[in-house]
Amino acid sequence: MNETLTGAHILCRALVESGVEVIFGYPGGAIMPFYHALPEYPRLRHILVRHEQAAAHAADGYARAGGRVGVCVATSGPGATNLVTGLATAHMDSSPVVAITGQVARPMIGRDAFQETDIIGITLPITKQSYLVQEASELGPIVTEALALAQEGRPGPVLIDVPKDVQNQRAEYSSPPVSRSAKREPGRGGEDGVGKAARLIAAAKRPLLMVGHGTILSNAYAEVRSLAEKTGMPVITTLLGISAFPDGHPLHLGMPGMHGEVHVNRAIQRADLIVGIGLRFDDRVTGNLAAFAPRAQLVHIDLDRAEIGKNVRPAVGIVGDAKAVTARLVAAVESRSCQPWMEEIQDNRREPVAAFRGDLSPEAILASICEVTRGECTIVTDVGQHQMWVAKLYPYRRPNSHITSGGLGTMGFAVPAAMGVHLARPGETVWAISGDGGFQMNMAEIATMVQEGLTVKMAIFNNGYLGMVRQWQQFFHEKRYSCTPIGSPDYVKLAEAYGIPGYRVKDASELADTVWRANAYPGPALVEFVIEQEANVYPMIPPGGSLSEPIEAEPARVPAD
Ligand SMILES: Cc1ncc(C[n+]2csc(CCOP(=O)(O)OP(=O)(O)O)c2C)c(N)n1
Repeated sequence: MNETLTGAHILCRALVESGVEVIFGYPGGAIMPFYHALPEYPRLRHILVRHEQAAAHAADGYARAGGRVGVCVATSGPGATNLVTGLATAHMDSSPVVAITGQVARPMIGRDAFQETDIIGITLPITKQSYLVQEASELGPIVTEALALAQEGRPGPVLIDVPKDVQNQRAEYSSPPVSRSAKREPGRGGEDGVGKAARLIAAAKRPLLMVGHGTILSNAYAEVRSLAEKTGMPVITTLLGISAFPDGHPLHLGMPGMHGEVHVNRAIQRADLIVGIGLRFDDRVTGNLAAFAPRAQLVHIDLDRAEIGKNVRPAVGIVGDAKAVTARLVAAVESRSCQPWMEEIQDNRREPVAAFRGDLSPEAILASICEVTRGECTIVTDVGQHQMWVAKLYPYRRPNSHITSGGLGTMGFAVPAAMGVHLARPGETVWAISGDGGFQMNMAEIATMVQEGLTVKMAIFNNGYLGMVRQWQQFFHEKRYSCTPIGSPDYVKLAEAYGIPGYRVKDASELADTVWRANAYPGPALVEFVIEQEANVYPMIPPGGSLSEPIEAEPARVPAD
């Protein structure tokens, strides 16, 4: 039955009836009718963040961890523009987020009204779709469509801009049809492509399987594992593909690219076939494209047709959902083994050179977190050196247990995104791992955690520098550490100020006990790890360099007698 409601109520009703349970937001003038209606919809849990950027990251984290759309809300003007970094982050990493923004009233649009900004224009390149709602009667269908669009095909952000007078306008509302679900499209991709790919796999002597975020987005874990095990192909996981394949599996090689292990990049350079599933071969993975995988033919499977041939030209391109196409490929391939090739790769594997002088190494810290949580937690990282250490050193066992801003590389992502992860996976442990720079970008969200009762464990790798930039300055800018030394507040006192436990670890002897205490505390807790200041992430391919030319750590010198 149709009812007459205000646009604000229609917005709330449509969200509730579409199954949305959590929204992250911040009120303001142009979105006030919505906030006025909100208390009448207790099924919508609103999380009041301390900055709209955090609302977008939290919605993104919620979406990535929960496999459903994350929703964020902001007012017009500065509220809306504060969402932009979060939307760009979600766009680059294919995360389904719907942003709802207030807009000035329709008669004021285009007059530089107070807090007016063209948020649709601003976000055009970083959204899949956007709506400037002209009539309250359109709101219900728009909300349903936006939620479906964010998730359909290749996921990404969608924006709904709602003028204030439209929120106050009355219109008829009818519940959305139940059938309009945001189901993934069934896998497409010609049988020809799959058959040809299977023949290439059968003929290859040095094949590699490279898996990216698309395999996580389509839940293709079992299919990828079957493909690897049936063919014996060694598996490489990109930064966003980490945890798509178990780290401890004998076929798992590690991460490729700029900070990939030497044996992984060398395998790529020697491979005669690369089967890439759900990845986009970005520059951090390929290095200098002209020198990338010079001996390899390529099979590229991706849901987004635009990705096929964008960066690398495949011999076979298959447009389709990773899960469905991989399942067909598993059925089409012959069982085989790649033992000699695997041995050749393993011969290049070396023990990691101890790049840390102190014993409070990132490796020790991560081992401690893994041990205390029995490897069952979700790790959310920020951007910088710590992000690379976590990617390379943390032993991921559970699917989709590693969440990071890969494409945009957004510092400040970890803490708010971890709040979203916590809400999507209540009862599970989530650790947000940041550097001292990135942590200071969004540390105000501790207040959100406390007010909303969100249990996030925060680890800060404090090296006193914007570490990754300092490393580039050391390697490529004559060690001129321009504007990279960065001070910090007393994090233990900061935690105290927010009423949560805070710990400082300076020595490995304090590790196990402190991590255990922070993890066991029933609420948010913070641990600062004071690590070596000038430790580097090795190996490293210089930007634009070939995967064949890594900078490696110098072996520790043996002291002369
Ligand atoms: C919002 C944003 N600003 C700047 C950068 C550039 N950047 C990349 S890594 C990095 C340093 C990060 O330092 P920190 O958070 O202390 O982490 P560390 O590298 O020391 O682990 C910077 C400034 C970025 N990625 N994101």
